[in-house]
Amino acid sequence: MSLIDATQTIPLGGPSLPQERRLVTAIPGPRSQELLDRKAAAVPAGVGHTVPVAAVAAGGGVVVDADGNSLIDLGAGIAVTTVGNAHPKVVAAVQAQIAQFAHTCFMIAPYESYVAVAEKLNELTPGSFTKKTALFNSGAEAVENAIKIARKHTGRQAVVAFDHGYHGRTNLTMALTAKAMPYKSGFGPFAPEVYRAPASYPFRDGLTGAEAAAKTISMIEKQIGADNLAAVIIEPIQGEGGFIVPADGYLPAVVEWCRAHGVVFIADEVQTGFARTGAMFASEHFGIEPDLITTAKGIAGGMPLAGVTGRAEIMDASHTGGLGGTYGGNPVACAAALATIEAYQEENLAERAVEIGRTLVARMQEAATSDPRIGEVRGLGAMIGVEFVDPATGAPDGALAGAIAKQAIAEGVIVLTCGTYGNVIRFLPPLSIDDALLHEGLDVVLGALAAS
Ligand code: PLZ
Repeated sequence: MSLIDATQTIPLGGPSLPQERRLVTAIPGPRSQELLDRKAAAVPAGVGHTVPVAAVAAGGGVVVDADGNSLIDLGAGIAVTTVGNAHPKVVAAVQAQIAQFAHTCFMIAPYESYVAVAEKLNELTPGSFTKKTALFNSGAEAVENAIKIARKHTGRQAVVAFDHGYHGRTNLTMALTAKAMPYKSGFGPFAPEVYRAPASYPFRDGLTGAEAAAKTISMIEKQIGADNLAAVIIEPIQGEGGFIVPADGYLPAVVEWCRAHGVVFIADEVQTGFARTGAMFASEHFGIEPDLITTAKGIAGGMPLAGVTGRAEIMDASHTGGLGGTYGGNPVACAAALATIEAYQEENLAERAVEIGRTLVARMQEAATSDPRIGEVRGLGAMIGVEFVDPATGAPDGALAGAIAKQAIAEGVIVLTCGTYGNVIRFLPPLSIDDALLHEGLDVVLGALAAS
């Protein structure tokens, strides 16, 4: 049984979809509701959803549902379709590769596209040293492997992750992730030798970068000891934790301490990577050269692919056969990645991210001048968060952020929340969104704020 009947034409995705917000039914409409009913019966409750629609096509800055509604996309599937959904170059590359071969397993019979993606990542990631790259399927898998590599290289076991950090949902990455609900609660025991340190959260801790780094380093030295520490892993801008931009000087100070003590510094750029922040990688904004960088999400235009890239001597620590997996660096995903990376460069998408960010910040800061519930507008490029607070106490207002997102979605704008306290609205639009659609989406979000 299909949701689409014979009288309906299914639009093709990509930039040629009409770039408009169009509501022809309530959200969810009847066809979407039918899918959600089937989902409830067939898929476990643990797998939630934010937007109650049955998606049938997407591209540019819209997602179209089975009822013919066209929603403005300010989330890009959590920072994945950064080049735009169904990007023509990506579609062509995927179609050509799947017709050639879908899989040989890179560990069995290697192929060029994997090597070419590795070469690209070695070239594009920050760090003026010789690099190597291994490919995997998801962000969490990349993080797991970065930790494996760091432990093998150092011969040490302890790993430091941070307050408000997010690194995935597998056992080791749950241990690295800070927030219990919904990510960890009831799913323990968690992997050992993972320690949590305070990071930098200028809006809430009021510390300079140097002060916050001193706190981090003191905790590590007192509670773990540098000699036991394999790696420190941090998101240059914490994503799920609330789009937290560390204070100036914080990351360089932590990197410097790691260098001095032989600790591997891992930047988790799964969410910040690939033009999202206005640079190819967010580490560039902070002037740091991580030893290892994990990537996923925006790497392949929506195809599942992830990477660990870093110093050749660290990456080479593992014995042959120690790293891999059946699907890691799948040829179709690699073909998509090569096309996606070309699109970032040819379309100057890092510059486009800066422009989009200017609009987002200007509109939100203007609203903040008359609405004290906006505690802070922050972020870099097209990765902008708005933290909502109780104006009287400064306490996080998660209910307000949730109400705004819910109302915006009902009016046909996909907007996501984040934050340890759930009180941050985050904007992660595809960089293919046009200005008119972006402004219309923000009109709806600000209207929802005013009405809440
Ligand atoms: N590291 C920094 O942001 C994924 C997941 C949301 P996977 N973030 C969105 C959710 O509810 O599952 C993420 C990330 C950072 C690692 C990951 C994990 O990437 O591809 O989801 O495994």
